[in-house]
Amino acid sequence: MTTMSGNLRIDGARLMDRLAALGTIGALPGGGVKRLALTDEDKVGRDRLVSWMRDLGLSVEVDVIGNIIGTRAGSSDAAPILLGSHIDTVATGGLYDGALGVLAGLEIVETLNDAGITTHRPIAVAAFTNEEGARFAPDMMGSGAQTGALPLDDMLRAKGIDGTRVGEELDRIGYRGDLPVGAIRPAAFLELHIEQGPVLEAEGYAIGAVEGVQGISWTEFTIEGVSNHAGTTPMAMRHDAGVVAAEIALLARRIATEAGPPQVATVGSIMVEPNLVNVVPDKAVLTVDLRHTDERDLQRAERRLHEGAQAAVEAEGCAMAARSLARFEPVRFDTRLVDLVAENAAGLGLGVKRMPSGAGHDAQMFAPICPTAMVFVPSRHGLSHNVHEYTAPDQIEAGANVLLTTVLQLAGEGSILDR
Ligand code: HGY
Ligand code: MN
Ligand code: MN
Repeated sequence: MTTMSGNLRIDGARLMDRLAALGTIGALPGGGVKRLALTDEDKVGRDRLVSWMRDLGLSVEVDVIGNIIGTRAGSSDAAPILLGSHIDTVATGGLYDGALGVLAGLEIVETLNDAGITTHRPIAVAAFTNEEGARFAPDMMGSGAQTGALPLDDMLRAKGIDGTRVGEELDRIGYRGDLPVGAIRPAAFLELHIEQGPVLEAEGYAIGAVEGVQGISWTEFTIEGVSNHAGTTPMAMRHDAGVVAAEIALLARRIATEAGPPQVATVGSIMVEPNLVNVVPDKAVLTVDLRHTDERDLQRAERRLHEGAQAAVEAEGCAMAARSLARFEPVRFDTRLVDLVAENAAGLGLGVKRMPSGAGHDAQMFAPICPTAMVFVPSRHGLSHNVHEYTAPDQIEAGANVLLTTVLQLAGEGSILDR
C-alpha cells in the first residue's frame, strides 16, 4: 500500500530511548561518550545498530571501509533516499553528535513500518565510518571514501594517533565489508544533526535549514630543535621547539581574530618532547584547524599560517615539517532541498533559519554527487565535542519530524528529484 500521510509523525520517546541506549556504549563516568572510530566501543555500537536495522527489516550491507547501510525496500527499485550520519565520537563526546542522524533514520523507518507505508523510492539509513577524524585523520573518512572524495587505499593505510592502521582495525572489529566504494548512489542525501554551535539557541530558532558546510584545513606541524639544559643554556643559544609551537599557536589565533568571523582557528593538539620541566624541548608537534565558508579566504589564512610558521622556525634556528591531515573545500547544498526543509519546518509551525554549518559532516561528501541537505536542531549553550552536549527531547522530535516530512516528499513518485 503506498499512501503518503501528511500528518504522520515520529515517536519521539522511542527515538530518545535509542539515543540513550546507544549512549551507554562508551559512556564516560559522569556523563558523555567516548566511542572513537574502530575501537571496541565503536564495534559494540555498530553491532547494536545492525541488530536494530535487522529488527526493522532492513537489508544490511557493509562497504569496504566499514560504512553500514540498511535499506528499506520501496515499491520501485529507483535510487534510494539516503539518511544517516555517524556513530563514532570524539574522546569527550556527547549523546547526539552523529547518533541523532543515524537513529532518526531508524525512527523514520519504524514510523513507516508502523503505518504500513511503502514509499516509491527505497529509503536507506547509513552510519559512516570515522566521521570525526579524531583517532584517524582525515575526518569524514568513510563517506569520503564511499563517494570518491578520498582515495580508499590511502584511507585504509591511514595511521592513527595510537599507531594503529584503519584497515587493520576494520579487520580486528570485523567491519571490513565487501560493498565497493561508489556502490551507494542515492537520489538524495539528508542528514539531521545538532548544530554544535550557539546560533539557533541564541536567536530562538527551532530548526536550521543548512545551506552548506564551510571549508576545513587541518595541518600537523613537526618542529625539530635542540634539547638542552634549562639552567645553563643562554637564551641566544637555544633552539627551542616548544617556543616555536607556542608562536604558531598564537599566530593561528591572530589570523582568526584579524580576519574576523567566520574565520576560525584551533590548536587542538600540542605536545613537546621530552616534556620535562628542566629540558629545552627538541621536538614539538601541533595541529592547526582552520575553517572558513569562502575558499579564497581559507587559502589566504593557510598562506599566512605557513609563512608565519616558517619565519618562527628560522628565527629560532629550528627545522619544520608540515603535513596536511585534512582539506575540504566549502560545499553548498541543493537549494531545492534547502527550500523544502525550510518550508516543512515552517509548515510544522517551527521557526527556521537558513545557515551554514561550522562543523564538518558526512553530508559535505555527498553534496557533489547528489542533491543533499541538512536539518539542524539547537545545541544548549552551543556546546558540542563536550560531555555536556545537550538538545531537548522536544527539539529532537521537531527535527526528526522535519526530516520525516522531507523524506516522504522526496521518496514519493514524481518528486522534485524526478524533474
Ligand atoms: O571536525 C568536524 O567538524 C567534525 O566533527 N568531524
Ligand atoms: Mn557529527
Ligand atoms: Mn563531531
